[in-house]
Amino acid sequence: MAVKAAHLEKYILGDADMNGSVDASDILVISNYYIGNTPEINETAADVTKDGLIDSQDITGIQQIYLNSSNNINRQRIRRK
Ligand SMILES: [Ca+2]
Repeated sequence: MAVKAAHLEKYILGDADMNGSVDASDILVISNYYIGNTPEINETAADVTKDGLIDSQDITGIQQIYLNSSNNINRQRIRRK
């Protein structure tokens, strides 16, 4: 597992695009990376499973982090008529 020193600085796990929060843009950027494009990502933050690889499990992991955080903030009850 090659981790560059710059990647050992402070980061939020899942914040692949380093904009300070885990949101839909991180899912987009890691998906892009996974299919072979080369967006600027923080590989350490993107590797949420911490196995040294960026793969589909990390995409799922970031989705989980994002969905959990948005559930906590925006949780609303749906009213049925
Ligand atoms: Ca982000």
